[in-house]
Amino acid sequence: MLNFRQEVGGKGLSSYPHPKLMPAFWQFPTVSMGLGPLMAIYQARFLKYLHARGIADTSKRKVWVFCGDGEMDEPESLGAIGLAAREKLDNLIFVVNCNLQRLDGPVRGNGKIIQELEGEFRGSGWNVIKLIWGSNWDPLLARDKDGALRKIMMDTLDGDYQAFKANEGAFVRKHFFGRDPRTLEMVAKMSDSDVWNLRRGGHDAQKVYAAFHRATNHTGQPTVLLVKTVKGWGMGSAGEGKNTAHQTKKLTDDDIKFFRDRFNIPVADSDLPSLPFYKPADDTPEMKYLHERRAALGGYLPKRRAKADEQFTVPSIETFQPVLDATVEGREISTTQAFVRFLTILLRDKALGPRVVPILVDEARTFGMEGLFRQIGIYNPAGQNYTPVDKDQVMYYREDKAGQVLQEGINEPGGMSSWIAAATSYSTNNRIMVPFYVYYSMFGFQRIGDLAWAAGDMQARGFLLGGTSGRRHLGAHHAERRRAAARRRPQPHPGQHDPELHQLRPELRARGRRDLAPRLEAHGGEAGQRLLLPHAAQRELPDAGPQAGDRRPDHQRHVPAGGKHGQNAARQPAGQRHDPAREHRRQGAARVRVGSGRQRLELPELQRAGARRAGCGTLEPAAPNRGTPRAVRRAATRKVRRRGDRVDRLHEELRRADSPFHAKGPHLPRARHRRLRPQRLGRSDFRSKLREHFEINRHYIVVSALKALADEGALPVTKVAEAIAKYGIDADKINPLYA
Ligand SMILES: Cc1ncc(C[n+]2csc(CCOP(=O)(O)OP(=O)(O)O)c2C)c(N)n1
Ligand SMILES: [Mg+2]
Repeated sequence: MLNFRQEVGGKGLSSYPHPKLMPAFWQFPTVSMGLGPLMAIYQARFLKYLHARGIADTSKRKVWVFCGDGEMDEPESLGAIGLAAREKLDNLIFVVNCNLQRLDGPVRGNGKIIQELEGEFRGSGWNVIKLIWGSNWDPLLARDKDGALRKIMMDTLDGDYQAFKANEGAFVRKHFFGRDPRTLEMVAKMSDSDVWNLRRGGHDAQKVYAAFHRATNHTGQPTVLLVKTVKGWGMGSAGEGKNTAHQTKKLTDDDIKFFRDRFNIPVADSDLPSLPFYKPADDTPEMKYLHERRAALGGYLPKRRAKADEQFTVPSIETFQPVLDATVEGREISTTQAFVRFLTILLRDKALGPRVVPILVDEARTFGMEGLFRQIGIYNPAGQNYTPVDKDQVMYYREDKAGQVLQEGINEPGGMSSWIAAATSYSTNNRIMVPFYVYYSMFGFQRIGDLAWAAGDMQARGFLLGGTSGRRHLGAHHAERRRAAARRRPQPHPGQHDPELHQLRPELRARGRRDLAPRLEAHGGEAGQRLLLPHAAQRELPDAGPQAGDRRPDHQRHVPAGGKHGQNAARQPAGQRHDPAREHRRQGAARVRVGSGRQRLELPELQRAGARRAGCGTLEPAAPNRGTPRAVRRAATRKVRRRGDRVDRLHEELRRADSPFHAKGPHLPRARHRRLRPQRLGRSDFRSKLREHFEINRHYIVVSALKALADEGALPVTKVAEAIAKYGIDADKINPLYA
């Protein structure tokens, strides 16, 4: 607790659930509201899928979703509840904390959020349990023979309920019970304090137990628990029921006293200013009970599994020979077709095949993947109770209880949520799954961008493919497609690949290796075009291997590893123009000299390479400025043609003054530029700590400027070293790009 939100030192307790910073603890980063409820539905559905396919016994597993009543306004929160009911996900329980408030004010001041949500869920086929009133209302309700109390309860709007809790017992007596002489009489013998203490269901332990018990044992339907609570409960006048409750950061001495009394915490007045921790003695009944419960629940903390117990052998290259060979004279196939062939071969692998999860959003025919329907079936928990219209055809639309394909319908967020469930299955289910979510590229990343972030945070491992991504294929849709690609680029997690047909194989193999030997957080690539071109035979390529990746552990060190040419960032050759005759004119990738051979570097990766290099060397004053490898820079400025689909905008970025490439851009033509360390994922801490961590405090700015001057010969390098020593900067500090 003492390290709460102080993550820079490495021992922080993070308030936001990022597995990145607490890999053995957090599993589901549901911070972006709405994604939690949505992803949970697909997690629950994926558990049923695993069970139906005999991959794991998940019959006793439950998915619990805790969300806010304000959060239910996110379209994603309610967007998939129909699917949960349709597929009878009785392993799924939503608990909606209805405190009637969100961040700025009431959720439904003029209405009743609990009634509204009840309608939504019941209408969609859910089991709804409302936990509204605490036990001390029961005697009052028992005496309410003619319904006067119930009428007031029903008529009172949420905005007023909120105000009652922000005020005192006398206020409640006057403005609530006082509306009818019969109800006023009911509470005549109760003190103001008793009236004020009439609890809401969510703060009544026995009622909570009863509601959760019922929810847990319900079968045949998903359950939602609508729990009425008070926002800021226990904070007293500091926040209880106040519109400012969410932002309250400090409690006054009186508030702390109130809190202590409210929860019966035995701390003396004199000790309160130091805010001591309180732990009951080991032999007290409450401690015994707590230990007992923890033991029954399997331990003291939730535990995230970082690695599955199982391992797979990656199929040998020869297995994929049909995809590696050149297409026969006159025969044209698209990259997407090549992918389908690749997938078909992979599916035949005895061990790995069943773990492949093709995820489609009503575009299988667009990509030529409809053969999978018959071959491995579409998962449907009800099987297929109708006779499909194309039954007499070889590739008919086959739905099956144990089907392997996840057909989500026109539903990109659902497709991505399924992908996340499968791509994190190595951790949540101890089963490695290999999901391929193939989407229509122009409806790709921009539809699921936030989910992709969540996937990255969750250390998802799998493949995303943007089908029909070629400009010449999409024609008029070209602009939209490029937007999708641009959306994808700023995200730090996904690897990006734009494979030429025959390079698809090594790319996927390299990725697959990392995924299957799950050491690293590989996350997916995007590929696939519908452009018909003849394909050349596989070129001689260096093995992709894990060593070609950009996430090697030694990159986590301050100075990037790599041979004498600084090729640490080089990736497998890739590019989208695979017509050999036109390739040199059209490729969207630059050639850079890398080690012993020539490799082509995709532009997105090229940009990252520059970003990685920029700023390195500052803490090594004697080293030459290796900001951007010369070869990379040259490639970026000269060799890149502006013809490739994905090049244009990026090229402009490369030329920008603040680009990591130090190119003199149009905005500040004469300025000399030096970039501080590039940053990737954020964290919480005091500002000064964060500035140091991200190397942007005044010391780093001075050292960086001195180094720039030293590189130009204007200063002796010893000055830089002096500054580093003077400021006590740790030259071995972890690079924030990889932290
Ligand atoms: C997509 C998204 N938008 C905004 C926020 C910022 N945010 C955090 S909590 C909150 C209010 C939540 O209200 P509610 O869901 O009712 O939960 P409560 O705190 O009342 O339990 C907001 C707007 C967020 N986390 N995610
Ligand atoms: Mg709320």
